[in-house]
Amino acid sequence: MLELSEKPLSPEEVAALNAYWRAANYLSVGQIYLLDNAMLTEPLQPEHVKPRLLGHWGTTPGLNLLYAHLNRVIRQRDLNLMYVIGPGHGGPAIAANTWLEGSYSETYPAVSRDAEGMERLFRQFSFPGGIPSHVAPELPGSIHEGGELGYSLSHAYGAVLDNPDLLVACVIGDGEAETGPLAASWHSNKFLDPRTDGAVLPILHLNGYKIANPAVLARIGDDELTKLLEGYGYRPYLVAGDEPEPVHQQLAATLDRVLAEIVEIQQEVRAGSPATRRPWPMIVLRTPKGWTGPHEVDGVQVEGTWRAHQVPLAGVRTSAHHLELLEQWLRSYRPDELFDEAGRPRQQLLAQVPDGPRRMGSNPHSNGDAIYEVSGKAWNADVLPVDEHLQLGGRVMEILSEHTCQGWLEGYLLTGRHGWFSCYEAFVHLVDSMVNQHAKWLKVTRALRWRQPIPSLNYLLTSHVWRQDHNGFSHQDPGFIDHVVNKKADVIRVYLPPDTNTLLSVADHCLRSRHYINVVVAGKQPQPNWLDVEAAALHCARGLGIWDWASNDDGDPDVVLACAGDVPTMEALAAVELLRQYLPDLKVRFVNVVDLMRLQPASEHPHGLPDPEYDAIFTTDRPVIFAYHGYPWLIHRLTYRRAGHDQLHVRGYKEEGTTTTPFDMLVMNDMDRYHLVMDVIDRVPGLARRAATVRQEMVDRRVRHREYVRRTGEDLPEVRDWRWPSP
Ligand SMILES: Cc1ncc(C[n+]2csc(CCOP(=O)(O)OP(=O)(O)O)c2C)c(N)n1
Ligand SMILES: [Mg+2]
Repeated sequence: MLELSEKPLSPEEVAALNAYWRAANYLSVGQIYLLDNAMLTEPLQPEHVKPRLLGHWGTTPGLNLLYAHLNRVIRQRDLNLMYVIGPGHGGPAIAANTWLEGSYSETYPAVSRDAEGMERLFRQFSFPGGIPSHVAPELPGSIHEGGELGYSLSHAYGAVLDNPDLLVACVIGDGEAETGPLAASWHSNKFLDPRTDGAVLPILHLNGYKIANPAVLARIGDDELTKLLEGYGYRPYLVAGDEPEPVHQQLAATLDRVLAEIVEIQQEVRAGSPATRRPWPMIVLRTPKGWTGPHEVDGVQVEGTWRAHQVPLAGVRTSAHHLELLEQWLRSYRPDELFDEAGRPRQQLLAQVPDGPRRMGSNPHSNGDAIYEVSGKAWNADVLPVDEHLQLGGRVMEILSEHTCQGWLEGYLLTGRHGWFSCYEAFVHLVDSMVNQHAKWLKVTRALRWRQPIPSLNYLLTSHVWRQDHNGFSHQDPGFIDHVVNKKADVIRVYLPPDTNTLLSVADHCLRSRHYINVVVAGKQPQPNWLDVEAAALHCARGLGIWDWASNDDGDPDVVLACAGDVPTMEALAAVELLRQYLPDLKVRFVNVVDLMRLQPASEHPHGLPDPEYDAIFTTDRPVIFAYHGYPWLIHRLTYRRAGHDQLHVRGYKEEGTTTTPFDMLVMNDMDRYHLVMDVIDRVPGLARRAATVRQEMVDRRVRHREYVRRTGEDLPEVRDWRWPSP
């Protein structure tokens, strides 16, 4: 690995950087431990210490060190730089630094940059009514909480896409680097266009440990690690040590070098040279976990081991020895040299802080901003003559890593731009957990007045359960909807457009919306259009409604046939046609649902239909046969409080599938048109006897279908070529 020996800093500069680092470390330890006596104006007493010690010290000194050094290069080069922190459990570091630079107090004036504010800063951390322990949405400058590890690098790349002037410094924990999502996201550099995108500087923090074990990348030797990172397309520079002075020198020299390299890459292609892919520089920072903390406690080593991960001195309130060690530790940073009597950071520290929006806590990109136009398929790796549509700078990005796609998009949205994630319905479950994290972010930021609402996270699940003709059972799973509806109602929207015109209207709505997670499920196979553009827009605005052209109920139906989803809609319409043909006197009302949340009571979801309207459409006493795209129980879950719920009978996917024809899938799950007709006959009082022969005919048709597909391999012509009869 490349290792620099230049010493670019004067002794005064080293002292200044070190003082800033000490201040950030002091403020971090203070947050973890202190309830009172923030400036240590009196000897430390047990009652000055928080009763419950929460937080993570181990990663924090590394994050602080980087903050200090990034400040230096931001000021020197007037950089537009954002800091994304993988080991986000080191929340105290960012609270400390944004407080030092003033961003924190500007956002939260009560936590002022003086003794009183410092006391508040300490007390509120991981404290009831206070702030979370992580780099959560509450922290200015954050777009990445880091709670669930693995997504920092894809978020960082997402943020620089179409942001040519932005540089994101992204710290990656050596534990985090073991996760699948992080491992895949190194490849983001093959999708970056240095002409139109900004740059990411990955900083792999080899502090050696995770929570209780060594980290793999810290134990494979520098040679093997170098090959791995080079294999990912990076040029790694090593900064290593456990003595502050040489580390300051080496880190400063290395930052100078890598930033120069980034500028060189960008200038070359932006001046018109062909954008051949070159290795991007990155930093491997090898420093002790819990650096500057207690080296040994109760006879065992803490600094430089996994024992430093959380709170190194756990018995401070009960053990006089631990209390003494804590006081020594805090005083080792010499706080009186760092803060004046009024608790304000001294001039030497303030002089190191960048100006206004250049402060990392105030970077406007971390709080939503410009909108860019989108177009064509990003690629910055080899191109062969057979390739199509690959284009450096294309706006469509495809990598076979759902985690990375999700991460890119989140980074893009969190910095104020718009996008869609189109994914296989079954495999979007891969990012269930990332969606959870994003939904939590949206929930929290919604309540933070200083946070701009960001564009919604839009999913288009277009390779869905009913049309896995090529794939089969492994690809059949409509459960993502069930997953997302667990989240806060004011964040989640689910749309099931039945045709192209409704899809367009829904998409338009989703792109205009802010701060939601919109899940849109719509197949990619050719489909009839049931509504023209205008009718589609009206239907979408209603969210659900009666299709009178498919109904013959004259205001008093015998049965309501409801549907949600493109395939169920077609099937339900085919069932209507059969009913008209075989049971022309039966009064059928046809209801289509686009916005699934309309089914919930208004008290449960902002889109919920008021009870009187719901009752008017679905009736309270007539059977409702509901053909639904996904797992049927969800419809019951959404409607269980509705008056007519005991009359509601839902068909949907019940986990039956294989590689077979589209109609056979419906038959396997009892949602085919014939079964829907049978359901109507079974549920409408008095119909069973009158329509016994019709029911028998439906059973026979299912048998004939079964025999036909097994013989010919395709659906019956009457099914395949079915069209809604023109009026
Ligand atoms: C996906 C995931 N799994 C487990 C955890 C629990 N966890 C929190 S911190 C941590 C160790 C992180 O180690 P590393 O990335 O090396 O960060 P460090 O604290 O050493 O800087 C783990 C496993 C998590 N937050 N996310
Ligand atoms: Mg680690």
